[in-house]
Amino acid sequence: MTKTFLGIASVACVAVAAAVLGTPSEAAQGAVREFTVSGDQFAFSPARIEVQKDDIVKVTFTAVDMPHSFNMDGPYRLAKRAGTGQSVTFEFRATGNATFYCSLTQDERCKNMRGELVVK
Ligand SMILES: [Cu+2]
Repeated sequence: MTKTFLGIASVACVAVAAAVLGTPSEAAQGAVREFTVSGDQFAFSPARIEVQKDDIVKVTFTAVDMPHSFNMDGPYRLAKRAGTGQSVTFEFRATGNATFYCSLTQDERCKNMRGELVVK
């Protein structure tokens, strides 16, 4: 009987090495960022939202004292209205800087409602 000699190549164990990518200091792209924004006394609070490009920005907007809206022009084309004491939640992908404002006309002072979306 001829012995079959099997040269067994050692199978490299392709272990999925723990990512040797350094510290994950930067948030992953497309992170979901949640914000609660109120509209009260003709002002947004906070009036500045800062996110990273491509983040999914989830906003819960509450109109506190009277109906207000959260609008953004440009690529966002957002127009979200909330009645007194009510909230609306919506989300969008951050693509660039924008101003948000209230478009309601029940009171002239709504024109003073301005906020900034800052995308880094
Ligand atoms: Cu308003």
